[in-house]
Amino acid sequence: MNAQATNEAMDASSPTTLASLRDWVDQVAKLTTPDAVEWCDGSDAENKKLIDRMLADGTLQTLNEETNPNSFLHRSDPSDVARVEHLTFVCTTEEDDAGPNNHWMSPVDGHRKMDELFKGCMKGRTMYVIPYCMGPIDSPLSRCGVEITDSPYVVANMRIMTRMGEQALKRIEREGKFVKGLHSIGELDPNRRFIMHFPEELSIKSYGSGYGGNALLGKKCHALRIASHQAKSEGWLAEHMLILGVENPEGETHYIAAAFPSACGKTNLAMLIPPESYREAGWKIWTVGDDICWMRPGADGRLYAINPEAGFFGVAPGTGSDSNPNAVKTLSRDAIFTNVALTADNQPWWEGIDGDALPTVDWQGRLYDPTNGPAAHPNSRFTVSAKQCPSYTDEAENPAGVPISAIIFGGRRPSLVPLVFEARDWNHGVLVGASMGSETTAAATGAVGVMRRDPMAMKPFCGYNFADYFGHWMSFADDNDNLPKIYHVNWFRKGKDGKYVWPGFGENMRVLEWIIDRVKGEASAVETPIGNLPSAEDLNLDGLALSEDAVQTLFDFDRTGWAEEFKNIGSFLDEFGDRLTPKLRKEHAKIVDQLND
Ligand code: OXD
Ligand code: MN
Repeated sequence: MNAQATNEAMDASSPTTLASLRDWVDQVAKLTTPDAVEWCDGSDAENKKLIDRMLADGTLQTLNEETNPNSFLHRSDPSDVARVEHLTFVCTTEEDDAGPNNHWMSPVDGHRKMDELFKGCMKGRTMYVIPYCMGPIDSPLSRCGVEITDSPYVVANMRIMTRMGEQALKRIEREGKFVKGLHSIGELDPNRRFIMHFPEELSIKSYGSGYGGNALLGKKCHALRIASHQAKSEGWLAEHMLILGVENPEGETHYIAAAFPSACGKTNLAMLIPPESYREAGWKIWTVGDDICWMRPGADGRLYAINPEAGFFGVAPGTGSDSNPNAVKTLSRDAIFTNVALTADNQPWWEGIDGDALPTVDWQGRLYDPTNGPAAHPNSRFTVSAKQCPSYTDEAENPAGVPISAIIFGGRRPSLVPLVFEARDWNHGVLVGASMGSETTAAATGAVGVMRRDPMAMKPFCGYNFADYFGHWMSFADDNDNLPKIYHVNWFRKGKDGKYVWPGFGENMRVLEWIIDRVKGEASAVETPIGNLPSAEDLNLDGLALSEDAVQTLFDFDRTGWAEEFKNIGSFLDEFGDRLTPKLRKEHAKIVDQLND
């Protein structure tokens, strides 16, 4: 069908009354010249039709129907398995608005570059129009978008990850405002791959990748990069954080938001099952979200948070009954697996999965041969509805959001950083978040295990200059003393033997208990220059059999090491020059002074 015919066909089938949406879809169809345009309504029938299409053309494969009902395997192009930070741009009019934390291109150049790629790219393909809502459909904290894509795999994933279809379209028509996301898998050529953001126009253009973080535009592109920019001007926060509820034996639930870099265990923490002694005493963990948190102050000054997503796009390797039993149950049906391996009887397989079965086919579809590396790609993923998670709480659907009692920052720090410490106040907490460091993981292309600064776990996701972002965070304390307390944790501390010292997973409950008790003013800590540190006696370590050495490592404050760390943090802050809020510098200087006392 030529462009003219495409547009006529589309106009006839366009289900929207919103002229700006119709016009944009029309323009995109003219540029990309698809054979057909389909508006997605999010129905089961539509999903079935798309799944059948993908099974027919090999985009998806069925899995063992007995062990994994209604679940599918997708193998991506082997060069397209992770986010591509070096090809991700923020296009603001002023370069400085994007900041040293982003790759920048002018909006004019960004559009020109992308439109050149998009020209005619959907010829022979169907163009899907996906109206979606990030967050509960009736929440004032939610925001809507429309993604146009030529990938049915993206449609199927967006259906799980967002509130997609008819309801979202109605809200968009009511509000008249939406984020425009244009995506094509293009030729899946790494040399013709760009993820471009235009925060001032609330728009996204992504070309050449089908990978989740690059292609499901509601997730990182909208809910973090565009939303963080929007949140700054509207007085809220869009963060790379899980949200969980800790219910104590008295039946009181405290909600915690926690930022960790990609592939550092957010999904595991969000779905934590407390150790037996805690369960017996009546402790429970409720899951609200595992990756993204939007929060804003309520009338009482507390921060209220929603999870803008409706599903989990989690890292498969390392997920098993020992690390995350709730995830294992969540994955028992209706899931899409990407780049995992297969067993002889067609079950999905990854390193760390339960059971004795062995992989026979690797993530690239080759007969499994250990000399080729891991059977499942280290960044292989599952996509699954949050509603299937046994610990998912109805509060996640509460339009008002949940009140946050504590914010946790954490990274992979093999040395120096103790198990947990508490910021003295909000502004100190902002410095703790801003100076976060972590070793890189397989969630993005590039070297793994390299220590880098990843403020608030937002290095790959903040849609504007970090200097302004830190200032925005600090502005919340201006006339509000009802904000959450802020903590830093480190589950990844290693001993002299190179092994992890802290058992992690369900045992992290012990740290959460101390945090909640601190929030309530019921637990002790020792003041140090870096913040308030528990001693080993302040945490419940019963039954853990930690050696003296381990305890020393986890709770120690190494003044010399921290003095060196604060020099590095100072150099990092220098990168932001005069634009950095002096309040952050002051916090830094105060601690440097104390460390040198
Ligand atoms: C993710 C990521 O997929 O952070 O959540 O990369
Ligand atoms: Mn993430």
